Amino acid sequence: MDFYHLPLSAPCQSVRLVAKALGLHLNLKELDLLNGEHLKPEFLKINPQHTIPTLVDNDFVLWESRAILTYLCEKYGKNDGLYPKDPKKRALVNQRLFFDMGTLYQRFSQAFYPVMMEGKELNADNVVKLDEALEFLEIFLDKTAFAAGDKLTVADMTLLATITTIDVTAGHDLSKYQNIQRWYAQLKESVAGYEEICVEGAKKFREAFNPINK
Ligand SMILES: N[C@@H](CCC(=O)N[C@@H](CS)C(=O)NCC(=O)O)C(=O)O
Repeated sequence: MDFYHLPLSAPCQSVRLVAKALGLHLNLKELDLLNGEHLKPEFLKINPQHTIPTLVDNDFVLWESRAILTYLCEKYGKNDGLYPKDPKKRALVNQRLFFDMGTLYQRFSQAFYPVMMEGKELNADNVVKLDEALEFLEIFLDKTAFAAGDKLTVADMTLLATITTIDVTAGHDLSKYQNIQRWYAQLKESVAGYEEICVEGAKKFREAFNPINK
């Protein structure tokens, strides 16, 4: 499978974590977004929305990281561990996936992209909104070891990439979130490829954009 990606992108990292967990080989094709490679006709033919990550599995093309995660599990998973089949369990995983996309990562980008990419001041209201989202995750992790229950799922993988970006790229203080700290420490230790994929990627993101580090 061809996988169009950029190492610094959290959505791309989550797909690589899940592929690794499933024992799948991805043929990595790096796209230089800063030089507009994603806007070239060759790539637009593959993905008219010109976003990465984009997966090409023979004649099937898919983008949106969380759609890719669930596709890989359903098509190639040897069991339903990372994406349970039980409707209620699956619904909870989906809720966390959508929370990651629509709330947590969205609020991170709203708070930090203007600072990182445009050199603007951090907006205090946006930081409050990000902290509110982190507090929601803290509550999710109050009763269960993982984001969507007692087992590791794709929801943890995508949230792990997001939290690493918030921590390593933005340097946002996570110390007051005890449940997140516990979960984060456990996943850092146990998720295969974490350091190479997420930490190295998040550092690249920091180096590429963060004006504070320039
Ligand atoms: N929700 C999407 C976000 C994808 C996304 O916005 N990717 C960025 C890089 S992290 C991108 O491709 N930007 C270029 C563009 O939108 O033209 C996902 O999770 O896959």
